[in-house]
Parts: sequence; structure tokens; C-alpha cells
Amino acid sequence: MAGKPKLYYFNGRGRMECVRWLLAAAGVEFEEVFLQTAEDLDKLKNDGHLMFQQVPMVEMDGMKLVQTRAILNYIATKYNLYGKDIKERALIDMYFEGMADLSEMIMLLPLCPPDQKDAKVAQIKEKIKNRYLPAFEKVLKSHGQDYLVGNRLSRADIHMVELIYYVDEFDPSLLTTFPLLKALKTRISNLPTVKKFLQPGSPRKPPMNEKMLEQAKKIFRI
Ligand code: ABY
Repeated sequence: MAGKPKLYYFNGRGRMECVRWLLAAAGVEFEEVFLQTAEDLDKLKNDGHLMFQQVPMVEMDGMKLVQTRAILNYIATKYNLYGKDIKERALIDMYFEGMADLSEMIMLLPLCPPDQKDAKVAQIKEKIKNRYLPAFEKVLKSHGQDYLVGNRLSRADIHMVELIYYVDEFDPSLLTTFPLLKALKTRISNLPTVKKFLQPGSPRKPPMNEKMLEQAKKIFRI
């Protein structure tokens, strides 16, 4: 048996949190190496361990994987969370790309200049309410099943529920008119592996705060 996957990133959500969610949901234990300084990142780069001189990087099964989507695709395939055929996979990819667009907007909000922040928040809320949540609610309503794709758990459900938690943190009122998404959140949150990840002491990371943001800016020279 190969050892545990080893995740290289800073001690925050950023572009690694969806990998933590997926591994945890798959019931896979992992180790984390937290970059603390720009020099830590330089060292990884100089050792030749980062294909594009960027993290996230995940060491697993003898590979040094970079690029979040590639990492997720590998984990989802390995742990059978990527649909049963190419059509299911196409749906999962399509749903994931929509979720990723919204996640990216939320993730990058702390980097938004203060004078543009209010407008940006309003724009994101509008998109959540009128574009993204209705689209996924409609999927669940169309087939009446417990999971987004193929009537069984897939990465689509895991990514969706991660995103629902962010939307809830952003503004809990946004979810009130989406009963099927709320039910999905409850259902997935109660899976034993996810339940454990949601409990204190798990590798799940808290929302970005000033201190973490300053650290991330230093490490990545933003
Ligand atoms: C506010 O949240 C964030 C979001 C992103 C980041 C920090 C805080 C930076 S993630 C680290 C960055 N990697 C990437 O951008 C990967 C993208 C691949 N498509 C990184 O490694 N930067 C160092 C560098 O580019 O030299």
C-alpha cells in the first residue's frame, strides 16, 4: 500500500480546499505540508517539485500532481466518484465548471480593492440567486433523485455541498428558496466521512481572515 497523500499548500482554503473535501469524502486520510513563507515556496520550486512553479501540489501514488482540476480528476476516478460512463462524466464536468466559476468569485473576493468590494458582493449575490442556485435546484427537481448525477454519490455532490457551505457563510438568506439544495446539503453532510470532516479538529479550513490573507500574499508574492 502506498502511503497517505501529501498536500502542499498554505494553511488556508484557497485552491486546495476542494481537494481536502474530496479526499475526506472518499474516506482517504492525508498529510499536509503548510508553506509558511515565500522561502518555503522557493525551496519547493528550486527542488524541481512543482511543474509550473505553483501549488497546490499533491504527492500521491508516486506522482507529484499539480493543477487543482487534474488533482480532483485523479482522486475522483480512483475513488469511483466520477460517474459510471462518459455521459455522466460530461454532466459532472459541466456542473463542476459552473461551481468552479462561482467558487472562484467567492475565493477571490478578499483580494478585491476596498472601493469595489460592495459592488462585487452585490454582483456575486445576484449570480448566486439568479444563475447558479436555480440551475442546480432545477437539476435536482428534474429527476427527483437524492444525488446530482446518476442516482448515486459523485464528486458533483461533494463539490456542490462544499459550495453551499460557502454560500451559507456569505449570506444564509440566499439558500432559503432552494429546498432541494438544502436537503442535499443535509444528506451529504450526514455521510459518515463528510460528517467527520465537518467536525472540529478535521483538516477543513476556516474562512479567510486578515491574518491568513496577509500570509497568503507574502507566500505567493501577491
Ligand atoms: C484569496 O485566496 C487565494 C487564492 C489563491 C491564492 C492565494 C489566495 C494563490 S494559489 C497559489 C498559486 N497557484 C496558482 O495560482 C495555481 C493556479 C493553477 N491554475 C501559486 O503557486 N503562486 C505562486 C507562483 O505563481 O509563483
